[in-house]
Amino acid sequence: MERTLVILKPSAIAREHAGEIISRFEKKGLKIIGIKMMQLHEDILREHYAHLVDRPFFPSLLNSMMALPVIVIGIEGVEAVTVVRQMTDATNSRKALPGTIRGDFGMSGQENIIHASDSVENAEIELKRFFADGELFDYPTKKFLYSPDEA
Ligand code: IDP
Ligand code: MG
Repeated sequence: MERTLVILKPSAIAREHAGEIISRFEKKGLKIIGIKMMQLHEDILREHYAHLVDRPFFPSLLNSMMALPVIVIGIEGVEAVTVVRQMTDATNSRKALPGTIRGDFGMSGQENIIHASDSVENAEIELKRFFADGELFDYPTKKFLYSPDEA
C-alpha cells in the first residue's frame, strides 16, 4: 500500500468543492487515513514549495496558499501516488483533461484546486510535514476493492 498527501487548496475551499473532491477519492476506492483543516504559513510553504522559491510567481503562490485555510488529506491505496496524480492531472487546470479534478473544477495554473504528492518518496516527506504522529490512522479496507493478490 502507498500513502500520499492531498491538499484542498484555498481555491477549492473558496469555491466550495471540498465535499465533491473528497467524494471522488472515496468513490475511487482510495482510503482517507487522515484529514484536517489548517491555516498554512510562510515557513511550511517555503519548505513544501522549495523547488519554486526562485520562480517569479512564488510570492503570488504564497499569498494564494495562505489566503484561506486548507484541508490536508492523507490517502492510502495500491499505487495511490500515481492514481491520485492521474485524478489530479496537469498543473495548469486549462490543460487538465475533463474528468480529472483540475480539469473539472478549475481554469487557472495557480488556483488549481488541489496539491497531490508527485512521488512515493515525496509523499512520505509531505505526510510528515503536515500530519503529526497519531493523526494518520490504520483501519480495515473494504471487501471487493482489491483481489487478494493486489492488496
Ligand atoms: P503540481 O502542483 O502540478 O505538482 P508544481 O510544479 O509542483 O505543480 O507547482 C506547485 C504549484 O505552484 C502548482 O500547483 C501551482 O499552484 C503553482 N504553479 C506552478 N507553476 C506555476 C506557474 O507557472 N504560474 C503560477 N503558478 C504556478
Ligand atoms: Mg508539485
